[in-house]
Amino acid sequence: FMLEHNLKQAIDHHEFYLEYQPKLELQTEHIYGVEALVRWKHPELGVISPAEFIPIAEESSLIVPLGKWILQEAGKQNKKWYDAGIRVKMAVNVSAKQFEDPHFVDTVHQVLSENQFPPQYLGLEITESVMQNIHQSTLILQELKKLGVKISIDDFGTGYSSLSVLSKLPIDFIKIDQSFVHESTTNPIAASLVKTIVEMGKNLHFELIAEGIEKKEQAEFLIENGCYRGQGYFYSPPLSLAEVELLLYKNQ
Ligand code: G
Ligand code: G
Ligand code: NA
Ligand code: MN
Repeated sequence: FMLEHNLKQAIDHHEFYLEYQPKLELQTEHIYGVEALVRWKHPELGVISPAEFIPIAEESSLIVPLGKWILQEAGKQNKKWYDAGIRVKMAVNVSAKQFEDPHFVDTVHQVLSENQFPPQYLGLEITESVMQNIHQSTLILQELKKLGVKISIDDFGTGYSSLSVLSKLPIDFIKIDQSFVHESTTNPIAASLVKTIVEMGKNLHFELIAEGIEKKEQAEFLIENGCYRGQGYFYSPPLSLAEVELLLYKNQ
């Protein structure tokens, strides 16, 4: 398909940009972080969703140079905010193929040394799918932890990782998948799943964050059940750089 060819040129042609979705402390609504989400502004097709091009980039291994560009861009932006006194954590999504690339840890190291900010201000969001090769993944995670970056398991609850495996991984955050959050106030099974994930997170000493909060009741349910961080359309969709900066300055 043509999209693959275009994707290759698009990095050189500066057609990618990042949007940023705020992450909040639910009780105070203070913004403590953002999740970077890539967009592709194609010269003819307009803005293409990552849901369309990330899978193509993964199949063709273009995800490696694209992912590197995303990390560098997020790192540069985070450095600017840090220097401006804005204390906000930057999270970047990392696909399984990118995570398993032998140069990945070097790339993260490079981004940290080129942009001097405390490493805990950079987070990496990986999905449970990287845990298919558990031994290798653990080694990579340990290297990343040595660098000081924070690790989140994204879309938690939709994969098949066993709890015994999870409990041994050096991870910091669990992101409760949107599908559970959306139904948490209408479907008792979803509600009970959220409660179970929160309980498990506490016992294993992982921090929790809920994604896809669209309604006030969902935020209230999460707070009542011990999840105090979140993101979602109820607070803010992913925003352009100019839009998010406006919010971050007000948030100080
Ligand atoms: O931002 P949006 O909701 O349209 O993202 C759609 C999908 O694309 C989500 O699964 C999201 O995780 C993924 N995605 C968005 N930005 C990135 C990125 O920078 N890297 C990777 N690997 N995936 C991304
Ligand atoms: O796979 P990942 O969790 O990284 O995907 C994040 C995606 O979810 C982004 O594409 C983002 O635009 C989208 N998103 C963020 N908040 C909400 C929300 O409240 N509802 C829905 N439906 N999607 C959301
Ligand atoms: Na994510
Ligand atoms: Mn997610």
